[in-house]
Amino acid sequence: MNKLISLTSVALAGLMSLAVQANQAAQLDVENPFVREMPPVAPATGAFMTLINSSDQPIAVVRADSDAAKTVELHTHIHDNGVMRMREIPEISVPAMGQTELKPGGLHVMLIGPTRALKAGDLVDIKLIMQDGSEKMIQAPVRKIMGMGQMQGGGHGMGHHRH
Ligand SMILES: [Cu+2]
Repeated sequence: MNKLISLTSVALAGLMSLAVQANQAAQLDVENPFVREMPPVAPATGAFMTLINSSDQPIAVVRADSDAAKTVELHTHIHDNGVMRMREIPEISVPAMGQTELKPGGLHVMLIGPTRALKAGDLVDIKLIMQDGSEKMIQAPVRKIMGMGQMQGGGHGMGHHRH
């Protein structure tokens, strides 16, 4: 009887360690991804989405990659004496059981040096890499953004420092 109990607890411990090892990418949902359509001459564009964390631990996206751009960076916008500027950041974190929105004028994935024209309706493959090294592939449709977003978009890429 004692042996049976100890075997059961070993099995349970095994299951629990599996649960702990569940990778971050599997626990991160991406909703409503899109890439902003830019004129073909634009040096860069942005990708936006909502990141939803269904786990009880914070998840951080530490890198992004795409075959649609030479360089992909994680960016935020900061207000600098009334001027909105973009700045590269080391990670985009998503709180436990929470969500983080990437949107025009805020956090975004920067696609620098598009490798092809990105027109409304095109699909862009983007890979998000988590803190634990796990990866999530998403497909973001290219969309035209009107109004305020478009005006902000006009400055997107300007003042950007290439590495
Ligand atoms: Cu940017």
